Amino acid sequence: MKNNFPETPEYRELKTVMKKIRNLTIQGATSVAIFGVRAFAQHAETVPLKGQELREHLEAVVEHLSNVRVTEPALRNGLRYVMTCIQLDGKENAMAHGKKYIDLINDAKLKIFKIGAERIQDGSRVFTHCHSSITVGIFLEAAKQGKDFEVINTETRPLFQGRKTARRLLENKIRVTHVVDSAMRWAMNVFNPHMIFLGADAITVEGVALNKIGSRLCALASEEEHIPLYICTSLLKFDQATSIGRLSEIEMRNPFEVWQEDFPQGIKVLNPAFETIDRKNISAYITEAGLIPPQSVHITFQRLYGKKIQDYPHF
Ligand code: RUB
Repeated sequence: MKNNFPETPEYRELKTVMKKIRNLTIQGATSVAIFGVRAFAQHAETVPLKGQELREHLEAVVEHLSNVRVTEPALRNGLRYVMTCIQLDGKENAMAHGKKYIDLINDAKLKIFKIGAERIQDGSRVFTHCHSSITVGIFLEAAKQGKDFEVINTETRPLFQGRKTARRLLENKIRVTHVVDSAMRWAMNVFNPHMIFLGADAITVEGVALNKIGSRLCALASEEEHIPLYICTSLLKFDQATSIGRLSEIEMRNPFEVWQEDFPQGIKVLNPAFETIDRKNISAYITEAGLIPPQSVHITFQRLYGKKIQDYPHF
């Protein structure tokens, strides 16, 4: 979706952030939500519009921002949160309201790091896929606690986010073995990890997780190899639209990420960014509310955030 926002200062940050989210300079659901909400709140506070005109304009911006990466409900929940606050309190404090949502994310992250690190023991081998700031945060916390463990990770084609994970672990002196995506079952069989930690982009009302393409293969291999799989995520990624019957959308990215040079005419290349992980393959979600089974995600989201964040207030 193209934006035709003007080149005036109050649009500058918003446009820069949208571009960085689109091209993955800002990557991972948590960062997308933090940067997106911050830019939106700053834009709302500074744009010189009022009343009905302001509301319609901000709704259009929410729509644009939400569509830059469609599988990111933590961003949508944050935009809705700020919009509701603006409706109640005016736009003058939009940035403060944006900060409150970002604080919710950051508080959740710290809790998840601690809870997740409890699962890791000396001698643990943990398998992961892609780059999730939450999963990496758990590993760093476990290392900070002096635990001696190792991680097996995938490179994550086509954009190699797994290299980011491997580098971060290495910088923090955590042992890491890096394999190509198609070796994930082989690596599980050979290294026999004690557990698999994956991040999430979205969680549905059924307790299904959506994460980087390859995650479902990872889950299927975990079933074959009898390895427990945990989804490490804040409940702020709960996709409220799934409660009213909508399906979580899966982002389809540019085929040129898969095949850049000598791209032959006539070939159809598809590049889905995410896929679902069936709840039967999820041992538990590691969340700010503790370890919870997939069936309890919806109710726990409602308990923690339901009053504050309503994606569909008029439904
Ligand atoms: C990243 C990805 C991550 C989740 C969770 O995909 O799938 O596992 O976003 O990340 P992409 P976090 O690189 O396409 O954004 O734990 O940081 O929220």
